[in-house]
Amino acid sequence: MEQTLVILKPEIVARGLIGRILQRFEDKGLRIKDLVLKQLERETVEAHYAHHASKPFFQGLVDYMTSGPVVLAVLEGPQAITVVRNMCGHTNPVEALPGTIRGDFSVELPANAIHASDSPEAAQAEIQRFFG
Ligand code: FUP
Repeated sequence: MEQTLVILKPEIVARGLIGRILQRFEDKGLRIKDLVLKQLERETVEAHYAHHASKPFFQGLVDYMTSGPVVLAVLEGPQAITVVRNMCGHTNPVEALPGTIRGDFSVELPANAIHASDSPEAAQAEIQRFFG
């Protein structure tokens, strides 16, 4: 069993799509192990995206991620990190295929519907950051 962290981004909460996104993970067979609706602090988002701090989109990304409440969830299942990343689709909603969460629910960066941990190391650090 593996655990991963997902963030349903502000537009998903604002548009009333929390249930539909979580339903996909439950339908797939993943278990929700922890769940909270929360307004993130800038410092928390800056730490979460620290590896992008030098990128031109960083400030806009932090602005966006603090523009409204998000849903944080820990999901568990076999190879959950890979399974969830595949369900999310390409980072850029323009490239994300229909059938993926980003492909079906988002149109442009940085509002790409969802974040999901991309490695076991990231999952452990992110679960600790948001739920530790
Ligand atoms: P991902 O792991 O799929 O979230 O992709 P990245 O780590 O590459 O991107 C991190 C965040 O930066 C995502 F929320 C998307 C955002 N981003 C932009 O806003 N503009 C870009 O050009 C690239 C990424």
